[in-house]
Amino acid sequence: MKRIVSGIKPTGSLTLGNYLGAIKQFVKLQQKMEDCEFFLFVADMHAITVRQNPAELRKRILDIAAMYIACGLDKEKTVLYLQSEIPQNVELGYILQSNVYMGELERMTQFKDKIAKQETSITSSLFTYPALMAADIILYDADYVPVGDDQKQHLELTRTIANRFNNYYGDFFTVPEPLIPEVGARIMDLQDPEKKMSKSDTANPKGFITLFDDSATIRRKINSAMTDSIGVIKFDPENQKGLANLLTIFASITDRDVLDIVNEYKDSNYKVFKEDLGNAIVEVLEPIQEKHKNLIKSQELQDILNKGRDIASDYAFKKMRKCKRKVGLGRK
Ligand code: AQP
Repeated sequence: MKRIVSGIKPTGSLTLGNYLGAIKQFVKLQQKMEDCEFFLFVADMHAITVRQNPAELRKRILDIAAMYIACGLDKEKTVLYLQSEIPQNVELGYILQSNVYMGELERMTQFKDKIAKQETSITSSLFTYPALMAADIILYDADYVPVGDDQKQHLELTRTIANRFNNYYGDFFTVPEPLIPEVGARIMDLQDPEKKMSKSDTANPKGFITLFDDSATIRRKINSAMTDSIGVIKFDPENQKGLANLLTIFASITDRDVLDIVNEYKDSNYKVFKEDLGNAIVEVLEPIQEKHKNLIKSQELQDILNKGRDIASDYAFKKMRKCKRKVGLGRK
């Protein structure tokens, strides 16, 4: 049976970008690739590569776990766990640090972007992050990893590390393939369509929609989203970046073709288009929020996480024991 593995780090409230680029894709894949096993985790160890408030972090960890299920992942078919509850992730992460070069890590654009933004207090774990991410994936012999466009480079490095390990120590890890959605792979900030909508980038709250925003807030944010003075509804990511982003969101949230939407609104105006888009988002998010509310404090969520931890742990323990033997660590 093929295995799909992916995760999200609890560095902020989940955004519409995380939903359209990741979670919604997970749900679709689970429905489409019925013969695949789905390992899904909350990447809490990755979150502490930048300073987190412990109480907020713990709350967000459960928020993400509950959101996965509220968004439609099948709890019976998903092995759902917290990254920090499986110590072998970090153990393998360390071994993989010894199989990746400084130059490769320095080339990661996410690292370069974060450095550009943060300037000071850059932790060493932020730098070595891709080694731990590679471990999260290859420890479970993932065949496929669904990610948005922004994570493509990290996944390429994961493949490089896995191949390097296999070449030196003999075939051991499955080399994963990326699964990148055609629509919704990169949702941009509503106020600055040059930059990606990110959950940790909270400088301008009008720039992002979180999955917890109430309906009025969602509509308001869409109404004030940056467009242009051209005033014509067409898909032109070069000259109408803001509008192109809104069209992408519309297409992705309603599972429609961008051109089909352009056709419907070509004689309309931005105001009407934005109103309809706001309604479409609310229609999808309201029931998700309701399910999330019921799950978050439930024993059911704890049971799902306990079961997921046990299954993932079992696999990780066995794989890691063999891995250490391959590398020559320990006594036998
Ligand atoms: N704007 C986006 N459009 C489409 N997909 C997106 N993803 C993130 N932002 C967008 C996808 O969501 C998953 C989240 O993975 P992550 O939390 O491990 O890291 P990230 O990509 O760094 O996400 P954020 O929201 O930008 O977090 P911060 O602000 O902490 O860096 C991935 O599958 C990603 O592709």
